Amino acid sequence: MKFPDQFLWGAATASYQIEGGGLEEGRGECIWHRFSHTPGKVMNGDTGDVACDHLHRYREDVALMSDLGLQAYRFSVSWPRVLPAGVGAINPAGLDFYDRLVDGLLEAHIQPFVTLYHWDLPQALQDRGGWENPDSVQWFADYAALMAGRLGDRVKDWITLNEPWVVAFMGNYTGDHAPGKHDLSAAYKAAHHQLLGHGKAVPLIRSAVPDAKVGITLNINYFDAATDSEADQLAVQRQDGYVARWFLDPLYKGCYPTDIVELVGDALEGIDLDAVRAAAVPTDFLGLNYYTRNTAAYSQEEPLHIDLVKHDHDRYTEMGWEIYPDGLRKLLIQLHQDYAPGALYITENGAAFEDPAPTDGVVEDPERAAYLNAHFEAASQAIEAGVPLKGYFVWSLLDNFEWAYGYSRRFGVVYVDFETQRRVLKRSALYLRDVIQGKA
Ligand code: IFM
Repeated sequence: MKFPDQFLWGAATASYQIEGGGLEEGRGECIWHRFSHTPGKVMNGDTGDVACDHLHRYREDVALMSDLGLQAYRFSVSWPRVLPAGVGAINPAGLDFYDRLVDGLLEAHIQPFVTLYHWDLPQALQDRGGWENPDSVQWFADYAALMAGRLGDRVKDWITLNEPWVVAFMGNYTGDHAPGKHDLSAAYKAAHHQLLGHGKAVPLIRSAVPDAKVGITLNINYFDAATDSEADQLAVQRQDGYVARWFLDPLYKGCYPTDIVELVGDALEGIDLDAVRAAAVPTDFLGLNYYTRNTAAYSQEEPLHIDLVKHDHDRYTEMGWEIYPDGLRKLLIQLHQDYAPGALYITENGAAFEDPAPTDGVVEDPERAAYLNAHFEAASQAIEAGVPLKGYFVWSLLDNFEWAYGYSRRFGVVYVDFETQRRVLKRSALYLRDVIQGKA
């Protein structure tokens, strides 16, 4: 594996998944607080009330990052921690926390990458329609400007949104995520307003932080057809349009993909589709969260006529996601060819496996280490093929609250005993350290 000298190695987390601290220190309620406290929504009734207690243990966690030799750390800001009602009154204790975290990272020579929105919308804004409400564009822009103004003297790398597809469709269409709706038209509105919010926020971040590097993070799997049949080939195109091009085309071309517009038709009623040109503001990088391949086949089911099929092999993680490292190489090359972002970062990649209890101060997780190794190799091949990939953030630093799965899925390279909050390095963390130090 070869990586350029300036290549950045890091790990990623998200506020609601690790911070805990409940509604302490003036943090407002977020949609995941409401959702996880609603019986039946999250496995085992788990909530993010305590999570990894990172709010109180961030110093220890920064020390862990240092110990692993991480050069960068991607974390998200909890919007309701800094603006409890989403707009208006600021919570100084919330801003102070992120100040301390950033200072701690910089002291440890770890470059902070801040994600502004990683799913914990203030509940007060959801009560006003959330991302479905056109006002959400301005709410987000104001919040982005607040954070850039506060942290911009020290934070140069900014990500506006994490996985807007998941926010829109899993939150509002499948209902698996907060706010738990089943309304396709609400999902398309939520997608549209996130795109416009991104478009409005980017120049505000730039004016607060003239030397900022700003980007957005999308979740894109590698899409393949189940068979060579024309019907399955077309299903792949639709899957790609539904998940990837619906965001990439607005961001890089200023318009929605017409094939999907025609397909979903009525669900787009009330959306001024042309307005999406405002999302095509220049950015510095595209963040890619890559985990797996989706294999699509034709199905009768409206509106997309897609069935995602499983292969007959055992290369699946505990999430039921196929392990397909070569998809990362192919996807990076595709993105570079089709959209030519100035730079790319892998802002998330990692795997959930059932981990054994720690023995002799380490957790043996050979499958996770092998998963990372194979994906690092794929990334290095993409670089060799000319992709301007600048860095790689492993998901995740710590085992954490895996949304609707609660604490039942462990993605960390660091094991967390949620009873005691003890952190234990996994073998994959030691492997990551070796890679960073050029020893693996
Ligand atoms: O835990 C999530 C993260 O919040 C967003 N990307 C996928 C991860 C694993 O499901």
